[in-house]
Formats: sequence, structure tokens, C-alpha cells
Amino acid sequence: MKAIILNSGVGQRMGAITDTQPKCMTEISSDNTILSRQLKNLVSFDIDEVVMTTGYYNSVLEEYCEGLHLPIKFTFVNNPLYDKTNYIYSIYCAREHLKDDDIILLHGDVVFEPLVLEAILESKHSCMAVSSTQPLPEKDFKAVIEKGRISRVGVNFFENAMAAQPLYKINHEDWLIWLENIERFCNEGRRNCYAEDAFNEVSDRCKIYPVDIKEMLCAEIDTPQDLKTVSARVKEVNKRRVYMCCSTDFIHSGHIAIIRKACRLGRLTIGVLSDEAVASYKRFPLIPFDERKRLFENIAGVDKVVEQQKLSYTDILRTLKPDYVVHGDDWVSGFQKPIREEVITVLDEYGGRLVEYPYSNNPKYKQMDALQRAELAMPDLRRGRLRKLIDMKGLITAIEAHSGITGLIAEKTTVLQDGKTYQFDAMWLSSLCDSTAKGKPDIEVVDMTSRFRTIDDIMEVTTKPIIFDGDTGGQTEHFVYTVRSLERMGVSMIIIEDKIGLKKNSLFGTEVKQEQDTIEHFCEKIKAGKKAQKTKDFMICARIESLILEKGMDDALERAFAFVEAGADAIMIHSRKKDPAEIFEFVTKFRATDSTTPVVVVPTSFNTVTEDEFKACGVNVVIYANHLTRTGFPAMQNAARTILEHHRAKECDEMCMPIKEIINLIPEE
Ligand code: SPV
Ligand code: MG
Repeated sequence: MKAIILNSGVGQRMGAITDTQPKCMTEISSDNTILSRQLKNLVSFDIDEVVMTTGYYNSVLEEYCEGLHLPIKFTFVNNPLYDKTNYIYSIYCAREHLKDDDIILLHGDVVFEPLVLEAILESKHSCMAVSSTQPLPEKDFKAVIEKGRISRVGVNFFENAMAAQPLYKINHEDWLIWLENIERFCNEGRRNCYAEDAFNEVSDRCKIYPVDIKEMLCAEIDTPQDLKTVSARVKEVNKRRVYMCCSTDFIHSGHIAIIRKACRLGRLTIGVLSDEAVASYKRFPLIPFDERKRLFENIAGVDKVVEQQKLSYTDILRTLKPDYVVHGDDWVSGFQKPIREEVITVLDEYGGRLVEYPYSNNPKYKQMDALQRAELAMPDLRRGRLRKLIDMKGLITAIEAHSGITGLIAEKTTVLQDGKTYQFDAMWLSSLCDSTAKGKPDIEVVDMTSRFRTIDDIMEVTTKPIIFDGDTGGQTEHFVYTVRSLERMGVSMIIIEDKIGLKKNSLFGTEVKQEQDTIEHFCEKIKAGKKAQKTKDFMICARIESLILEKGMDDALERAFAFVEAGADAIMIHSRKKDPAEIFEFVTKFRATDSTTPVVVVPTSFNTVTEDEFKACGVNVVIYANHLTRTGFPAMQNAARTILEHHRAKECDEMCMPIKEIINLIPEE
């Protein structure tokens, strides 16, 4: 695609302005002339070849164009009869440069906003800018529309006509038809009419469609009064502000393309999502906020970069009040749909507009994203992320996973609420659920090899950090091997409980015989584990069973401080009471002395407490320890019973997840 800009006219009606230079060099704003504005617009749409017809002051014009240092290859064609002919003859003079491509045809005095050029370029057909809302001009161009197409263009047509501007995109085959007739006109000596007269004769073959630009700025400047009015409009257009939000931590050509489009609409502010907001909605950012912010600050055309703290745009839009919000059209459906609706509502409050561009489904970008995800799943990156999340969020949540599919549920389940997305931060590899899935009791009978197999299944398909339920940790001599293996696999934290002998599930409490380890012996185990680990990331959490075994608050606290002293990276306090009072008491007393060591709770019994309440009290990790198991297996029992009762599967069908949904749960590599 190349542009042909017609600049041979004398521009007499402009008065003194055109005494020393062509009209197109007239200033239209503090930083642009009519021509530089046109050219910059063309460049922003990747049009890099311009054929320009010249007339008077041709060398001034040529020098000016080259001096703009734009990435444009110019071909200047002088119309030697510029003062005796119309631009039909200028096109004729330039014809040999115009036969090989689609063209953008425009007069050198037309001023338009980028959206006009965008609309023209987006049209598949050859087209011309017209306006259905602007009044028909007395003297200027009008286009007659018949059966959806333009049949004639000229100053004297009023019926079925719309105001038209000399800005066209003409596809190659249509252009050859029009150009051939222009040549015929000029060869016959008809050089003083409009090029459009030649079009009008062949409009049945040269198919030009109207593109309705309504109230958008697109106007010719013929007089000093035009200059005044259009300059004022340009000022308005230049003041427009555009906002788009980015959560990405790598920038590819698709992002650049959308940023370039956004820049055409006005001064672009990019909102970079905070680490916390990114982590809550897609995946942990590979690059921290400050670096992501810097990435965008260094992109040409970006005016400002700010932090968007929430996934919801509401706060930031009410503060910035941009004229446009730009987004890909991928959020029309899916989990971002409510966010989009909220954006539309807020924009409506002050008359802003949402501009959506087609989302690029380029497989290359998907592949890049998959690579990033794969990166997050690598042991070294995954292992340290638990600590980072705790530091970042203060309180994190984990849900149990005991298989690849439950891992995927923990990984992918997202809820959008009040403009925020919620996801689990981590997975809990519960001994109870792992044993149950294998049909075995929770008494450390499932050996480590088998438990590691479960970890492997989960790790293969997920990226979130893993907290491993290490039961008692076994013999200290064995525990050190467990620590190293888990660390190597990329597990973030092991929780070991201060029990000894045959371990039973804590929720049995004192109903079964369970023996608590001595403080000294358990501390030795912690120390040995800490010594064995190779990285700084891996965490050993000491789980205190004093409340479960009714040994009292003082015992629990004494153990907590001793275990931290021995090197424990976190403390888990457990209780099987419905009333959370003893948990709150423990955390409050512990926090009075130790304000930093993370505290973990498993609110299976004391399940009325909300995450916010836990956070306020000083808890850092909330583990939902068995809820996929306790909901999943009864559903299976029910299905099995239903089939047996009915001797067929029909009645069971409505309890079943559609096959399509289950397939969608599993990502394809
Ligand atoms: C588990 O999930 O295996 C636990 C937590 O250890 S609890 O069942 O509450 O003891
Ligand atoms: Mg357990």
C-alpha cells in the first residue's frame, strides 16, 4: 500500500499563508503542519511509501519532507502545469508510480483524526470517507450513494448524497480502472476537471464504498477560517487520553501492535497490574512490578505508566477519566466479562468510550505463554514462590490436592467477586487425602515413594507451590532424605507434626492413642532437616499438636518458641474444636513475642472464621485440608448407588459433569 498525496494546488484562498510555501506546510498545531500530521498518521499505520505531486515551491516542499526524518520513501512528481490544470493532471503525471499497488489517495490539505484512517484501512473494499451526520456542503465534495456504493462524486450532486472528503483507499484492481480513465481524460485534453469526473464514468466497474465517519474530524482547509476551526478540533483531538491495562511480564509484537493502535487515539497511559492483582488472576508474575513498569515506560508512544492495584478498573478510571479505554476483544466472554461490563458502566458515567481490537490468537504467543507457565512449574521457580506469596499477600490460602485432576482444580478454579479475582495460592498434599485416595488409613502406611508419585502427578500439570503434609517426618535419619527429595522436586514447605510412634489423624484427638514427641527430640529433627536442605527457599513448618491432645495453651506456646529457635520456618497450630477461641488465643500470644514467623492454620473444625479474620489475628497460611476429597467421594458413592438402584446409567447422568467440561479441564500441551 502506498499513499498518493496531491500537493500541486496553489491554495489561493489561504491569502498570505501560501505566499512562500505550499498550503500543506501550514501549521495546524504547535508541533505539526497539515502535512507532517498526515505523514505521521500514515507512518503509524505502517504506510512507508508516499508519492507526492508538487507544483509551486516544489523544492521547498521536497526539502521539508526529507527534513521530517520520517521512515517514508518519498517519490516527488512535479506537475509542470500546476497553475493551469487540476489534480487529475497531477495524478496523470505520477501515473507510472501508481500502477503496482493498492493506494491511499488524499488531498494535501485534508486534516483527519487517526480513527478515520483506521476505518478506511479496515475496509476490505475500496472506499471513501463520507459523513451521514455532517450537513451537505454547498461547494465541496458530495458522494452519491446507490445500492450501498458510491456512484458519483462531485460538488454538484445533492440527491442521495453525503458530505464526502477526498480521502480514499482504492484497491489495486479498482484503481487501475479509475487510473485508465484518468489517462484517457488527460490524453483527450480534459485536464481541468476533477479526477472524480473520470471515476463517475466508470463507477459501475470501479467499486468504491462509503465509510461513514460521522462526526470524526476529517476536513479540508481552504481558507484561513477553515484553518481556525480545524486547528481547534485538532487541539481537542490531541488532548484525548487513552488508558489500557497490562498484566503481561513479556512484551511481544501483539502487545506492541495494540499499544500502537492505542497511541493513535490519544495520549496513552498504561496501567500495570500490581503483583498481587496479577497473581490473583492469572499466574505469579515472573518479573516483579517495578521491572514490568519499566518495560512499558520504555515503549515509544507510551505517555505515562501507573500502577493498577485491582483487577477492577473502576477506581483508576474514576481517577484518570480517560476518553478511551483500549482492550482486546477477548474479554467479551469468559471470566473477564464482568470486568468489561463494569468498565462500560464507569465510562458511561462521564462519556468515555471502550475501543476493542481483535485479540491475536497467534499460536506463537500461546506457545510463549505456555513456555512461561512451564518455567513457573520448574522446581527452582516453584519452590521459592510460597515464601514470596506470603511476603506479598500477608495471608495465603491452600487447598488439598491428591491427584493430577484435583491439582488442576486447585490450579484453575477462579472466582470473580467485587472486581477482584480469587484463586488458591498453593496446594496442600494432605496425608489424609492421599491415603484415602489410595484406600488406606491415614497412619503413615502410604510410603514416601508412593507419596512422591502423587506429588509428581500434580507437579506435572500445575504451577502453584506445594505444601507437603509430612506426618511425623518419621525417623530423623529418614527425615533428612525426605527433605532433600522434596526440595529437589520443587516442593515449597513440609509440615511435620510433633507426634511419635503410630500416628493417627489429628481429628481423632484423644479418642485414639496418640503420643506427642518431646520438645528436645522434635527440635533435633527440625535441626537435622534444616541442615540437610540445600536451598534457602525450602521451608520446614513445625506443627503443634498440644491443643489436639489437650496438653494446654502453655505447652503449645512453649513448643512454638522452641521449634522456631530450632530453625522452624513456620508454625502450624491445630485444633479440632468448632470454637476458634483457642486458635485465636494461641496466635495472639505467639504474635506478642514473634511477629514474623508465619503461622499456619487448618480450619476444618473452626470453619466459621473468615480469611480476613485470620489475617487480622496474625495468621499467614490457611489450609483447606480435605474439601475436595470430602465432596468428591460422596458424589462418587452416590453415582455408584444410583446405577445399582436403577440398573442403568440414565438417572446418574444428570449428576455427571458433561464430557466436554471434563475435557476442557485438562489443558493440551
Ligand atoms: C491432613 O490433611 O492430612 C492433615 C490435617 O494432617 S488434619 O486432617 O486436620 O489432621
Ligand atoms: Mg495429615
